[in-house]
Amino acid sequence: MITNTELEYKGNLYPNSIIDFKRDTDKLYFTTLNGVILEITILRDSIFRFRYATENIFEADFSYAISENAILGYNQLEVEETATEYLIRTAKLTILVDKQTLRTQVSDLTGFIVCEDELGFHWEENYEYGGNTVKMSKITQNTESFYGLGDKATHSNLKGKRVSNWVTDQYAYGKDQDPLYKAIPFFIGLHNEQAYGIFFDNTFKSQFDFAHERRNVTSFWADGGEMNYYFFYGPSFGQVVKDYTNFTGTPELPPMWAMGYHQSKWSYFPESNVRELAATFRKLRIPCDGLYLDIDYMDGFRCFTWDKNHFPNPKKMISDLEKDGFKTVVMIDPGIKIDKDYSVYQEAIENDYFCKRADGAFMKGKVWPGECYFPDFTNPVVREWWAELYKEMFTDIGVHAVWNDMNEPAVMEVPTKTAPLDTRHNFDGHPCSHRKAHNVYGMQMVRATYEGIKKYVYPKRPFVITRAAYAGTQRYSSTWTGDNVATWEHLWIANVQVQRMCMSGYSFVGSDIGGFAEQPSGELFARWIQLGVFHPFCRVHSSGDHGDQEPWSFDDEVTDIVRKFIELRYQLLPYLYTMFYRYSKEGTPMIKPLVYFDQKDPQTHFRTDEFIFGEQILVCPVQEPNAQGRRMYIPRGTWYDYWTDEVVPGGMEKWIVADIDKIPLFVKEGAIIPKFPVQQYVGELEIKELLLEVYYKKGVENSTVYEDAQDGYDYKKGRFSLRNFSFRGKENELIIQQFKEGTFITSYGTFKMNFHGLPFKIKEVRVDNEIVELKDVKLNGNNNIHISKEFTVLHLIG
Ligand code: NBV
Repeated sequence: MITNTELEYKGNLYPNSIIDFKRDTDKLYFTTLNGVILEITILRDSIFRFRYATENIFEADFSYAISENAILGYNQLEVEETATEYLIRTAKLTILVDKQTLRTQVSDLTGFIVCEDELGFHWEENYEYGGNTVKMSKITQNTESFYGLGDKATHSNLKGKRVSNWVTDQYAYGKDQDPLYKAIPFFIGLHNEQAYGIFFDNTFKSQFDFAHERRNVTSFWADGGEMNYYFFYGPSFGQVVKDYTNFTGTPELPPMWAMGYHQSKWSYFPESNVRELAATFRKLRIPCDGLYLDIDYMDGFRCFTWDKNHFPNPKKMISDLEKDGFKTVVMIDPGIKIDKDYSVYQEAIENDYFCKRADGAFMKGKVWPGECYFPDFTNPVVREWWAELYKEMFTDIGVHAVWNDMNEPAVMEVPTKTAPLDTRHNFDGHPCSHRKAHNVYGMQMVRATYEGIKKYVYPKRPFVITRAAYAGTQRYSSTWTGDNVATWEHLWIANVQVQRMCMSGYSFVGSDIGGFAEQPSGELFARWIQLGVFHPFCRVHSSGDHGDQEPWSFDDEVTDIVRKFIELRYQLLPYLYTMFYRYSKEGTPMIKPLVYFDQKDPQTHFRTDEFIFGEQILVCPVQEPNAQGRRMYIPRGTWYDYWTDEVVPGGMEKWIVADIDKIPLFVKEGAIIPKFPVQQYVGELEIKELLLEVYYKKGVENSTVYEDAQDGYDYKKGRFSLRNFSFRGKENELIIQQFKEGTFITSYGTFKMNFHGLPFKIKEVRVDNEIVELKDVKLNGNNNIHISKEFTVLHLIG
């Protein structure tokens, strides 16, 4: 073995031998002769935190990412010392710490090595800024694959790639361009059917190299701060993602309308234009819930003001739109115009809320309003002030939601596109420079926005959107993938980015459907809508300077296709809402790449296009022009083609027909998919009956449907309805059992069931063990029946 002293080249420093070991409840401290301390915290039997200090001193322990609701607790913790190592044993794993090098190794109970240090922790001192560049290297297994890391616009499997985390306004970014708008330093490693995850909770600019520089080595490092990472052991991919998400937090349920279809453009103005837009949606009967006002609604781009020429009476406009079922979402940017007559500027100056440079001057940057100063959102006092600024907007004018843009922060006409690195920040009482605060600036801005809106829309639920994000931002806000382009390649990118974000704990995400920059063809727009309705956040947005991007901006055929798919989204609202409920409650990502779905099938490790929407629907967008279908991989299991009901066995590639009005779509056998009738907006109709699409399987499968008041907080007091359906299919019979949780009474008491693929003709129907006349369940030849009461057991006999 090479010793660390031999490795001390190129300015890198390494820990040497351990001279002291201490245990403090769940924390273990290993100190080396040259003053390195490794602190290992046992968070759960399968979740550990590794943290390294140099010069015997740790920094103050503080994180913006980690949620206070993370579940902690382990069953077993034993430490054994041998001549060469320390062995830390929990109920699930063993951590080995080498006495000579401080290198670690994590193995499971069978002795199988899940993850091990190569050089392990090492560092380089930084003369210019002080502190260290902190580094970690791990051994990469031959068959290892890597996933995660937020919004990277590159192949979903990161093996062989190097990526960096530095929140960046990247207008019209391209495939493989990096970094983009998000910094989520979390990855999932998968080898030998076992998955683990590493979250490097360090807000400085960080880099990850997945066997790119050296074939069998994965390393990550940051420009400052501590080597501080969390280790999550699966062994299932899903467990890793759920645990990471539990540690960095999940959002509360948004109002259901936030899951409807949204229409945006830069910009809809004046008021007459917005009203016409709304009227056209209703006239053409294309469902829509959200309309967006981009920067031009403001007076000279001053945040929290209105351009009175274009919007003489915003309150009246918003309330009229609301009567017609539309919610109005307005943009707020971080840059505050330097204008002594502008109240927001005045208040910030008086109270010293703006960021300053190292020598005390204000941090000045040019954005839309011209020269601006920027509030220091890492200061809790500033966040409180910012939250209050939303009061009038919500309680008086009646705005429904806000999107925060440019919060990287983006600065124009400077090569770095952002604040100078010497800008000072409060960092919640841990003063620092922009080098450390940059990646969380946008997160703290949207956090303040969220707090304000939450307070002022009460008793309703807040809905917020952000462009910039660091790990954990999902607790506060939904997000979009920034300024993409209307090209086929970007359709591919949007698909990969949304899946990747979902793997990175951030499910409430979507792309600018149709592309932000440039103009899509009708065909591209239609294909993008077909994908977009299966993304958790579904919004068309465009820069507006290349022509229109409303559903009717192309030809009638496109309008009809767009309507058909938006209608499908509205029908699937109870399914989508249930997905969100599971995300919020368990951290289950709303969308799953195939590797998440079946990690044991190596075919899934390099697939990018196919994904699972929720638990039981398989989607694969058509991403090329003039296509009448596409080849795709159908994962293992048995699936029903959504459009034809054809039963398709999985575990193979297949050509799937999908003309311009279809997207390859499959339902897992045994699934029970709930549907609402088409509504023009969420809450338009009182739901009189729940439609259940039942896909027969010889065997068992579970499905759930979550419902509540669709807004407000009553669900937290138990007023929700969670229907758990267990499906059991035999050759000549079928049993559906329903267990209901929660005290919410749904507006309907009847169910309509459509049976797909039923292999027998229904001869007898029993509801809760009583035989029901076939005419009473309105059985018709198509195998659909109506059940006119809440049931516990439905039994069909052929
Ligand atoms: O506010 C204008 C745009 C907005 O429409 C877009 O969604 C953001 O990502 N904004 C960027 C600033 C200008 C971009 C060129």
